[in-house]
Amino acid sequence: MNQNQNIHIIGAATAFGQPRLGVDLGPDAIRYAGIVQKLKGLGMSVVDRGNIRGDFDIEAGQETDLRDDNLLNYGAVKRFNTALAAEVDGSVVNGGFPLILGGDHSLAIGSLAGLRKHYDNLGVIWYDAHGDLNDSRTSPTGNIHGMPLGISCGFGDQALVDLYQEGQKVRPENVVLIGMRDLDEGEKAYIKENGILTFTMMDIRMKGIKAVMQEAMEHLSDKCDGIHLSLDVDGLDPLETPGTGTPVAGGLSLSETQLAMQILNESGRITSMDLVEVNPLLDDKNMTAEKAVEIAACLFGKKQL
Ligand code: 5AB
Ligand code: MN
Ligand code: MN
Ligand code: MN
Repeated sequence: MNQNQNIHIIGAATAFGQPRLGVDLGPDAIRYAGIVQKLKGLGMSVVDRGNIRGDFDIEAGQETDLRDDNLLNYGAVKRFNTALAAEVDGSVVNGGFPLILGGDHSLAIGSLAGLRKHYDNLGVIWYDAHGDLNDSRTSPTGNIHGMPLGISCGFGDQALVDLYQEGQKVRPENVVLIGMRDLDEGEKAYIKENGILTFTMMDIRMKGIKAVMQEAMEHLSDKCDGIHLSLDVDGLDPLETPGTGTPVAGGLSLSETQLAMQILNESGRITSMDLVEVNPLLDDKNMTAEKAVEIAACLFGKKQL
């Protein structure tokens, strides 16, 4: 987020982590909403590195790669994320700030794997309605977009845990969850066992988003050598971002999110971002992608009036 850094836009055009088609169009929807122009208008230099696509077969649909142990589209998710990890790794090698546009949230398996090559103590801010901390045994759905943070912490299918580089990519003590309001029982147990710093919507209502963001940064700043923001648009209220596959009522407003991004910008500590779960086929007039652009703009220095 330093002003001289090149933003590398990486389109992660995947829908493999969940059942609703159209989320693979998210990166292009965010481009049509004007992300490149907006960030350039803030004085940032921006390079669009295009899309990574999965080997998705529209006729065959999503059910071709079902494993009996509750990991849907397992092979496709693994292949896609291996390619994404290499792209993210390459972006950092070239001095970029990887801005990964999704696509469903299973893409965080690849983005965190690529980042791990460059950081020994990566911090992660997970801004989402969900914890995404399931594994095949705790998941009520088998959808891998509900598992990427758990996998990155070293919990779950071993080949996914070991993707791109062996072992855990992120330590649970370096994770902060923000916006939580839909956690499965297994996820609650994982959070408790690992002492993950968690801010539910109730916490945010009580403390205010400003204090929450400050606490999050205090928790990470000293010990982490980089901080990744993984922002799922369903962290916001569905009234703001309806174009997403797993909406949950009672979320953050756009203005709270703008303030949260402004605080992160002022910290100067964010080194990469996922902006995910935009599904233009579930949307009205590409509204969710437009909100996504506004959120990114605030992270890169746009100020509110
Ligand atoms: B998202 C659920 N916990 O595991 C599951 O949108 C929902 O990336 C996951 O946050 C939502 O399927 C995944 C019920
Ligand atoms: Mn979510
Ligand atoms: Mn998510
Ligand atoms: Mn979702």
